[in-house]
Amino acid sequence: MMKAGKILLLLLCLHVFSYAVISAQPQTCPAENAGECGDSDGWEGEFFPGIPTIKYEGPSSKNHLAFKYYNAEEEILGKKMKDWFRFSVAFWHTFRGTGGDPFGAQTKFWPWEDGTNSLNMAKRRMRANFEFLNKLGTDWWCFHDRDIAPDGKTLEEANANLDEVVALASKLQKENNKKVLWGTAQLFMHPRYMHGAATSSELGVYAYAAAQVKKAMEVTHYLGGENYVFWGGREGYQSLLNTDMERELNHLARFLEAAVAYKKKIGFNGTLLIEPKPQEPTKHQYDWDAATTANFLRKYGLIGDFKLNIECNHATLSGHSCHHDLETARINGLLGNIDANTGDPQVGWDTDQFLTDIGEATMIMLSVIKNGGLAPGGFNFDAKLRRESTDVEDLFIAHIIGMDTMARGLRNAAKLIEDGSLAELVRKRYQSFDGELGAQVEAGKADFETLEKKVREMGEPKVPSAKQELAEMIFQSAL
Ligand code: XLS
Ligand code: NI
Ligand code: NI
Repeated sequence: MMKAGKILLLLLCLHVFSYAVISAQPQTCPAENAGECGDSDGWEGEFFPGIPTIKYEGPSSKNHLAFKYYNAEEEILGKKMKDWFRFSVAFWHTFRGTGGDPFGAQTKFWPWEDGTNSLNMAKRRMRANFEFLNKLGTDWWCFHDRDIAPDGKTLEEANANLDEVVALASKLQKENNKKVLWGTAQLFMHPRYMHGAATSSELGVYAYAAAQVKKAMEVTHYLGGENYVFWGGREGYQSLLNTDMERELNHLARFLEAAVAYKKKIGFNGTLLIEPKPQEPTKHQYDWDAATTANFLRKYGLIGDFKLNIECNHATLSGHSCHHDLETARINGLLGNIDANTGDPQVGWDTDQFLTDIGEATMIMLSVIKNGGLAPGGFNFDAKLRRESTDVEDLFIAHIIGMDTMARGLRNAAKLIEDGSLAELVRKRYQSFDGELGAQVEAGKADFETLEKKVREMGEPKVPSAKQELAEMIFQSAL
């Protein structure tokens, strides 16, 4: 029997392993042999035959290939639904997810895949991506450099591969009127990044990561991307006994400073986003949660140059609700984007499922509405089909329920805001601070002597009920 610790370790690897499987199997085809290893880019006809353009049919529809709640052009609280959300498809899950896990091989065999990682396969996949976006009716997509183009034996070769695929993506974007929500560099799969990238103990790796981010920022800019994401990948540690945490964090800050400088140099006006996550793949990731990341940015004077990309499943892994991390980001002026997904309440790793809980979606939208929306950020479906979902149409169904769930969240949150009773409950709860003394406290003008004097005058305070169940009752009435 396996020891519990061993099982846990295996399970923790699950999420990352699903990336690893992409490169481990099917075996890669060297870029220069593209034509020989696999079929050419010569895919004829549609990638998703039989899947129509997904339309809004309303809540009574029984059509699983239609929206029941997401109605792109409908206005809610003065803004079109599509502008509240700016829904984006994550290339890595939708087009590179294989269904592999630490216990088993690939389960998804999409008809357009030829089992290689050739340049031609990359181009074919990119064409499939744009057909998918069109049929789903979303305007945005997100990518890592290495999802969309094969790596190379040298940096030059990898960059040349990327340029070729990006040229096609740019053409397809123009033809289909689509945009990049954010781009990023994959700094976690290649073995050189085993100790981290910007926090690696090896200078050559730090330099390689910088070169990779430089190129990824350039192509994101070239594709008109509105944001650029830094997810910590392997920036963290497995043991403090062999780790100089202070030095690693200093290096990370220097790396991010250099990214800010390069962004200005190339005239990229997109928002730089940091995506917190507490563990996985390292046992302790440095960008643990929104609060930890905000503190890091403040310490190093980077707070004005970055916002946060809050991923719901990462928030729950760190022991918070998604709503908590969104509110922490929002009240610090840092809420920039949401990686819309959810975890499983019974498992402790990043399952990256499509979010289907209407209550959770409503709480998320309460934050987003208070934030005035997310633009230039949006909702990126950093979410994957479960291993056992293997039909092409499942890719559509998963995004449709993800979009419909968020749309229900928006409609419910709008109801709560228009009704006003929840806001009134909160207002009343703090009304003791609305008087003269409260104003003094909030202005920082009430010293301890003044407060002590008030206690002598007022005596024992009357402490009212928090009305928690009433708050829950009001919340639920909107669902
Ligand atoms: C992994 C992250 C990753 C980022 C982009 O857990 O969610 O997918 O969003 O690197
Ligand atoms: Ni994730
Ligand atoms: Ni993410």
